[in-house]
Amino acid sequence: MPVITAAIDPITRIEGHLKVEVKVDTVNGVQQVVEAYSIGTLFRGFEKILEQRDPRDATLITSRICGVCPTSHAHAAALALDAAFEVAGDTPNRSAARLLRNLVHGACYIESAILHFYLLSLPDFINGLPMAPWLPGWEVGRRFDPGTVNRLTAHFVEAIAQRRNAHEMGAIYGGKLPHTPAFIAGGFTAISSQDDKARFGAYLEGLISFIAERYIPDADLLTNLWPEYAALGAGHRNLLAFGVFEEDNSGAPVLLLRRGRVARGVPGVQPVDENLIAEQVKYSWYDDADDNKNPVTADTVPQYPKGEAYSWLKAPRYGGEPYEVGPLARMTVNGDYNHGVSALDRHMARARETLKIALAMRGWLAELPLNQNAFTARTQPVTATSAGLTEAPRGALGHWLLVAESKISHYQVVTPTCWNLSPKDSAGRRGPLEEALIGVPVANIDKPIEVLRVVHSFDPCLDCATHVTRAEPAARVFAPGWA
Ligand code: NFE
Ligand code: MG
Repeated sequence: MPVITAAIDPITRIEGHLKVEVKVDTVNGVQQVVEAYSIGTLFRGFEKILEQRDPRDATLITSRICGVCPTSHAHAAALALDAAFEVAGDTPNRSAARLLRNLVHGACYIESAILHFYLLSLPDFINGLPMAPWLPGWEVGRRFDPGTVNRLTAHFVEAIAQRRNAHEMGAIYGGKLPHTPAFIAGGFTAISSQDDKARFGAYLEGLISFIAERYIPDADLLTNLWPEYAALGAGHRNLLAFGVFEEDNSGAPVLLLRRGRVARGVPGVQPVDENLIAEQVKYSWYDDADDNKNPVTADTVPQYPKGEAYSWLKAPRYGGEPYEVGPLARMTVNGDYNHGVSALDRHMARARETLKIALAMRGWLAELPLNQNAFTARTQPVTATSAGLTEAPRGALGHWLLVAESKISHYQVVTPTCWNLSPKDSAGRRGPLEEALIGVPVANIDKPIEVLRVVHSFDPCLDCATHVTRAEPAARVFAPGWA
């Protein structure tokens, strides 16, 4: 059988648009993926938009990068600005800012995980009701009995209400969501009343029940019924986490989910040296002058078309190696999850992490002082170099900031989806998703649902905007649901 190229474009039920191209061949009698291309189809240029602006604009502008992880971008920018403005010290204002940031950022993780499991992933495993939004869609098999399908469909509907609750909870302190204006250089805009705490706590308890009684058991059910996905989608098995949720006000705070790295074949958790992060661009539509540069010096100069380039995502690498980021990486690095790396492990780790974060939020809410100003005033710097390294729901997130003449002179953002869905690097090594797709069996080349299941396990986000796609002349192009 000749090698068949299949392009799924756009991949739906993600945030934004993505195109995945796979080559399928028969190996040892099994039709399977033998090569994969993860293709980011849009250029947005936020890093250039930020140049020459007031540094304090960074929290507001970077929040607009995405509607599903805006709080993480606001937090990363606020961390970079705190460092640039030399906001430090163990003060009541700093404690209030840290707790408020953790609470609103935590609400974002809960909202995002519920969205991902029920609305974006579950339809890969169950056929829902014979009506929109479940139809049109691909036949996904019938391993769940009708009673379970009815129960999961009811949970799907309940999940929509719980997502809304998570947003409303975050907005109590965030002012509004998704794009909260409350994260600012030097702290946070809210001052909590007792009534705020009571309302936030009521939402939180409802969400904890939903996560414990619905989300985790439903994720476990998936694992029991689709065990082959515990052996599919592993990829490079390198895991990286910057860490998130500060537990104290020091310069190197204890984190609820700590910073670290697990490298394939190396026992234990290794440290993270941010100087070893570089983005490679041989296969990305960016100027080769920026190849393999650390974000402190790398620029964003689009070049389209370019040689063998095929994506608008750069290829971030740590010490030259591709690393997967996300809940599975965080939970493994933190010692909270040790079942392995696979498509199903990503779902299992994400569900358990969501409960861990929600339970920690209980503690932060109890600690949050009443009527306490959460802002520390500082003089704006004329020059500064700083970074904000944190996590977004989908994984390690970094913002790098340079200030000159009191303006932003340089800003670089490296998002989790850039790590996970990067194209090949300049040494030709596949990105984490690309590697995870190799060997995935494809039963029906016209409806490669197995590929979708592995893609969705990473929870990709490529923000929506105008996009440009070009199918190869001989490629079969599928728009899922309309095929
Ligand atoms: Ni748009 Fe995001 C998260 C970030 S993924 S969702 O989580 O940063 O790149
Ligand atoms: Mg970038």
